[in-house]
Amino acid sequence: GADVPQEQKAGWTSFIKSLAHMTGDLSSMTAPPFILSPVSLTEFPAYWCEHPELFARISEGSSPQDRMERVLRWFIATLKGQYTTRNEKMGSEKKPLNPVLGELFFGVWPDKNGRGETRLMVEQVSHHPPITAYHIENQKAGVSLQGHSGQKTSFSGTAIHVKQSGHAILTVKPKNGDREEKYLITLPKLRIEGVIWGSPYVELADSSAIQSSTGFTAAIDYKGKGYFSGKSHTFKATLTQDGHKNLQTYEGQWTGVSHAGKQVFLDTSAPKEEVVVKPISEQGEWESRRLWEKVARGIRSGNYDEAAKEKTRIENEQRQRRKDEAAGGTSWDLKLFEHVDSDEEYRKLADMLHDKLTPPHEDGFVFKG
Ligand code: 0T9
Repeated sequence: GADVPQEQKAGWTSFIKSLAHMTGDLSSMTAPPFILSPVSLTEFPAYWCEHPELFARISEGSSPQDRMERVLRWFIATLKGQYTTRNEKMGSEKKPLNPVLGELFFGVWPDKNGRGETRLMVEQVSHHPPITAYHIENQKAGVSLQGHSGQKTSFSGTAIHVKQSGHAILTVKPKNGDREEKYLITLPKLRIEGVIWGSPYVELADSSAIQSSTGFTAAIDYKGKGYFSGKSHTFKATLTQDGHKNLQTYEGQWTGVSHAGKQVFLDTSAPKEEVVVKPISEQGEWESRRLWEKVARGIRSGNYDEAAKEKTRIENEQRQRRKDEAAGGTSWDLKLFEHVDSDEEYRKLADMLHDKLTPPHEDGFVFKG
């Protein structure tokens, strides 16, 4: 690998070999220091709202179709942050910190121009397999997002294939007095390319969908280099109503500009707003940046021994907790969410989709407020 530091080449080769034996969960595998990120996966749900303006303005749409288009525009605008931020900040995709059960992350996007404050609440609701639940809400705008996220990974020899599990449901209270609307958002598949070279990056693959309770469906296809065009990171979305009649097609690059016909639909080069988080000194002990503080510091400063020592301490402490719970016949209580075996909203909206979803049922995490 051309981008692997000389002294970590052997470690990288053996990490790649171990990928072949992976059983679906890459998060718990040990990787060489150069590929480690000091950021936990519990911070990732913030990517959903780095364009708080687009999020808030959904409820200002004048009709169900107008609001559906706003949802689609906001969704496409989130992709660049979700899937390229680590490359932009750290030079390549990196391996995030694997959250502990009960880990929390809170943040806000302050009110600006009367759009209202947007609040983010995240909890790691499962460690094995890793599942992160999140709730994002702008009360003034009447827009909220509720979701959870997990991953199943496999290795093809050149790329890591990631199937995302979970879904998100957006709730909108229209400003024009129309009835409350729900939008089911499914998640695309990922391919992590450039692994052999030690400079991984994400390409999106296959398709995802947005299904509204008002009968609109957006089907979004993702392609890399050489499919729709010679460009990477491209998508094509079609908007339909009640399963017939193509109302509009949107296409472009989710890292750049996209069009609806000749008109520019979205330009993702617009600056994004990062979530505002309390200083670590004011955080509780389960809050992500405080919990991982020493590990993150070790990774950032190149003191990998400190990082490894602290990581082991956290993992041992977790193991002991699980043992104590098993011995005492108790289990960990979630703080912000309640697990349900079948998410009713998911079931109803998934059932409206023309291309039926597998699975037809999914777990849900209900925000306790
Ligand atoms: C939900 C997102 C998700 C999380 C990340 C696959 C991945 C962990 C999950 C799916 C967010 O909404 C969007 C973006 C990026 C996804 C990560 C990319 C990635 O590589 C990691 C996996 C677990 C690795 O760390 C692989 C190691 C790799 C960097 C070196 C080979």
